[in-house]
Amino acid sequence: MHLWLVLSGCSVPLAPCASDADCSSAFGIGWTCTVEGSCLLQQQTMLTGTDTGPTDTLPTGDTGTSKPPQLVVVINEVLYDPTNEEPATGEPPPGDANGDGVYVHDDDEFVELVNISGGTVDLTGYTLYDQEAWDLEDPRHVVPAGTILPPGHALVVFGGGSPDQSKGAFGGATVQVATGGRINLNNSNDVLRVAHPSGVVVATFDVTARSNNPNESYTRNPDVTGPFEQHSNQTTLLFSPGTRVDGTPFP
Ligand SMILES: [Ca+2]
Ligand SMILES: [Ca+2]
Ligand SMILES: [Ca+2]
Ligand SMILES: [Ca+2]
Repeated sequence: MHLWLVLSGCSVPLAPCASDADCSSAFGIGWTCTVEGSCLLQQQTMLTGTDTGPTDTLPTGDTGTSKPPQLVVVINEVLYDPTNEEPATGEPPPGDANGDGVYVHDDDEFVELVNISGGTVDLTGYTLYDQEAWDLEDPRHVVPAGTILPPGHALVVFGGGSPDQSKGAFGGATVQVATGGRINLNNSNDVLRVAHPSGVVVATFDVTARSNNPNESYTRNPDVTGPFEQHSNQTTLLFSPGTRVDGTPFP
């Protein structure tokens, strides 16, 4: 069983919208567009029920009273399709997002989360799922104990490999490698979910609508508040794990 939640009063005034679809595509399930034109995560209490699958349809009913977790992170960037393009002589592979010198499709995939809570958050026990992992109820990544994110800072989870996890690498972001060995984001028809330790899904990224073999990441632009677009729309970079789309550090 998966837990579902829609939170009360979580609005994103910097995310203008014209329709509910604008909000659901930007922030995932449960988000709707208010009459004022900003995205709002709909009020309810915790819902329990069986996952209804990749359509992300929210179950009906109101069977729980647990205190909802705060919405503390957004998915800011997803690289599900690092390019396998051959490098120029003496250059690293263009798809080497984790910077370990080699291109390995599963290893160089990554997810970038940004703390939008306005305060320091402890992400211990948060989980990441691709669709297959969600169906199996077995996360691809469990955020390790002690993962403390200052306000506005980023957490980057690579699929694998040997990214530099020392302080200051990747713009000073917190860098981790998927505890399950890979994130396994299919290049089409996959859904990434981020869940609170309680099991409540707090953010989703639907690959399905963006299954165009981009050979680069999708990032919010502007960072954090904008809609997703292909990374190179505004820059020559194919991805920016741990930094803003222009390569500058968070926050
Ligand atoms: Ca992939
Ligand atoms: Ca690599
Ligand atoms: Ca998958
Ligand atoms: Ca980035």
